[in-house]
Amino acid sequence: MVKVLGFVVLFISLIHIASGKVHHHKFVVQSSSYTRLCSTKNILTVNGKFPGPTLKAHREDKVIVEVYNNATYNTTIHWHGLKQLRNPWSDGPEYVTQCPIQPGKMYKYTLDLNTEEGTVWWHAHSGWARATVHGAIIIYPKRGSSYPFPKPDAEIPIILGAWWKKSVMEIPENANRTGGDPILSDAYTINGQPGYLYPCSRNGTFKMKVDHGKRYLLRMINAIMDENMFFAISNHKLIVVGKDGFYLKPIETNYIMITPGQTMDILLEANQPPSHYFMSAKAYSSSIGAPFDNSTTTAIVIYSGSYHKPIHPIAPPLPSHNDTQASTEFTKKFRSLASKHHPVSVPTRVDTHLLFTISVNLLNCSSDEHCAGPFGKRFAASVNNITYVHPSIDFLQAYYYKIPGVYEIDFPINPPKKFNYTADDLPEYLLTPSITTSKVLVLEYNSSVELILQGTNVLAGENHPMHLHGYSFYVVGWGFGNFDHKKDPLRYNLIDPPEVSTVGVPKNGWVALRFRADNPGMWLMHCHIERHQNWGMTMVFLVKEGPSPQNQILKPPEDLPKC
Ligand SMILES: *[C@@H]1O[C@H](CO)[C@@H](O)[C@H](O)[C@H]1NC(C)=O
Ligand SMILES: *[C@@H]1O[C@H](CO)[C@@H](O)[C@H](O)[C@H]1NC(C)=O
Ligand SMILES: *[C@@H]1O[C@H](CO)[C@@H](O)[C@H](O)[C@H]1NC(C)=O
Ligand SMILES: *[C@@H]1O[C@H](CO)[C@@H](O)[C@H](O)[C@H]1NC(C)=O
Ligand SMILES: *[C@@H]1O[C@H](CO)[C@@H](O)[C@H](O)[C@H]1NC(C)=O
Ligand SMILES: *[C@@H]1O[C@H](CO)[C@@H](O)[C@H](O)[C@H]1NC(C)=O
Ligand SMILES: *[C@@H]1O[C@H](CO)[C@@H](O)[C@H](O)[C@H]1NC(C)=O
Ligand SMILES: *[C@@H]1O[C@H](CO)[C@@H](O)[C@H](O)[C@H]1NC(C)=O
Ligand SMILES: *[C@@H]1O[C@H](CO)[C@@H](O)[C@H](O)[C@H]1NC(C)=O
Ligand SMILES: *[C@@H]1O[C@H](CO)[C@@H](O)[C@H](O)[C@H]1NC(C)=O
Ligand SMILES: [Cu+2]
Repeated sequence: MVKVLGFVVLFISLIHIASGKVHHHKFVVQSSSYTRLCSTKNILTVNGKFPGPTLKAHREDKVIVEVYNNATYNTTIHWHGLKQLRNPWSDGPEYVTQCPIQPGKMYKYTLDLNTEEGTVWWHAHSGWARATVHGAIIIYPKRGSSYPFPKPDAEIPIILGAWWKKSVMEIPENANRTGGDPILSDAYTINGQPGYLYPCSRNGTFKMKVDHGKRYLLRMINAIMDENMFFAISNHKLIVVGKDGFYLKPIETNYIMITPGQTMDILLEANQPPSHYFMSAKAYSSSIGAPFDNSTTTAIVIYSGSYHKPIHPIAPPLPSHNDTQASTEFTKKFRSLASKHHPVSVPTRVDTHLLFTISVNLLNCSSDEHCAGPFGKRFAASVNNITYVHPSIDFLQAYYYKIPGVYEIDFPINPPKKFNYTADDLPEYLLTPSITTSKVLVLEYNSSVELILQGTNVLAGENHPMHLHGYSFYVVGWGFGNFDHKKDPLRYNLIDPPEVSTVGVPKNGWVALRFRADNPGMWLMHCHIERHQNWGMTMVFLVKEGPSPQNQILKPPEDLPKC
């Protein structure tokens, strides 16, 4: 007798179970009254708070934010550092991925937390509103996994901001009218407070309470409009373990340099004799002659326990305002973790080579008009000699609905003129950029891209923090002077380059970036120094869609604002 064996067939369900939780938030953009530096004024806030609310979630969670515009200005919110895979509709920059949310209107953003882990942030992306409309986004490791460093006992957002006595919202219009520099801030702030060193501000000092022997994770964000910053805490080492939502090999340092747009995760061991210690921040201003706010903001680290309280906490030493070497010594240490759980996937073969010059420029004023910029001219700025012009309807809708005449696709992949970009004396004719129509640079879906950002000494060299929307990228190389396409690639780091979304291009230097163009949409790239962005150091990538539905742009939401 033949025994027939029965087979048990297991049907394994392949239905994807979303591991993450969905969080709902309501943001009301509104005017709120705040007192700083001896006077009270109205500023734009979210939910009445400056800085705004902190969003907290785990990796792979989803966050939905309903943004109500209850102010008298147009607004949008950008989720800085999040890729928003296939969903450029939720990226935020006005006239790039959406029309502004007009007063009285609401728009719902969906945040995709699948790839970043650490600190990113949100800020307004309309006019100068981001000066006060900003806050932290903390992305914890996904449920069931842990930090790649010793667990902190507590986590504290440290947000650097700037404060103007005058109305921030009028700054861009006034600057554009005169053609000169926008007015400087009157103070910097740490978590909204200027600290001890300004008039009437002793009361307004952020205090961080610590227990001796404990470990703290500082969630640091530079939300300042116009200045790169040095930051330190007296007597304490800082251990930088992450940047822009990606982990780094730990960097032990006495100070950091953080550009506008950057975030850093920093471990602080409270291992000093119990006392009061200052944390301080001041500008790193790399450009000779460019005006900047030269003040210093402070906060206090206060140990618990009983001890003789010092009359003046000890201030940490910080590099001087123009110390490019100190900036470089710190930033050259960034390395990806490149571990099993946090691997790098830097493209080793390049399909598309791009070289962009980034310059501050000058334009002639009309013959009867004298402008407030250098030589009586007006400021401009450019990428590959093109000064950014935004269209009257956003690029993304124009692409999606095939609306003709909104933009052209001829953004140059190389500088239109080759010159010694970083030479000491450049001829005057290089000062004038080209202002024409709105242009985009088209990238093939899933092509691997190498982008060289080349700083120039046109007008003056300066450290430009360049930020790319929709992507993170690997910084595979950097240097001073002109990029050498023969020699420099031989020194690239393809093993553990840092993965970031904002990179400071060194003064009169270059950086080499690599990324895979696998997120279709219209994505802005710009200098995160606000005045440079306003002057036109901005451009837009159009990344084409792939062949299958999984690599195409999602359908636009029904409440998408109209122009
Ligand atoms: C907007 O402001 C008005 C008047 O101040 C108030 O009545 C309304 O509730 C606010 N809307 C929201 C969504 O907060
Ligand atoms: C800035 O001023 C110029 C004229 O000087 C004008 O053409 C342009 O529209 C203004 N831009 C903005 C954003 O106001
Ligand atoms: C300090 O701040 C508090 C609360 O904001 C306020 O009531 C008080 O008047 C301030 N004191 C000084 C000296 O400014
Ligand atoms: C800061 O700049 C102002 C001019 O804006 C100048 O008067 C002052 O001396 C400077 N202070 C320092 C410490 O450099
Ligand atoms: C930095 O500024 C000081 C004056 O504050 C000046 O003496 C020095 O030459 C400057 N250094 C550089 C590298 O520009
Ligand atoms: C700008 O003005 C200068 C001086 O009047 C003139 O020589 C130059 O040709 C002008 N440049 C442009 C681009 O119009
Ligand atoms: C470019 O300018 C730099 C700085 O002035 C100079 O050292 C270098 O020799 C120049 N390079 C060329 C190829 O002229
Ligand atoms: C930039 O464009 C302007 C206007 O077309 C032109 O005069 C200038 O020579 C160009 N400069 C460079 C560096 O390409
Ligand atoms: C993108 O390119 C990489 C490298 O060639 C390949 O492994 C991957 O499958 C491609 N992805 C898509 C969606 O085509
Ligand atoms: C607000 O946005 C609308 C739609 O794009 C535009 O027509 C209007 O001019 C904007 N208002 C301001 C003050 O920029
Ligand atoms: Cu810049």
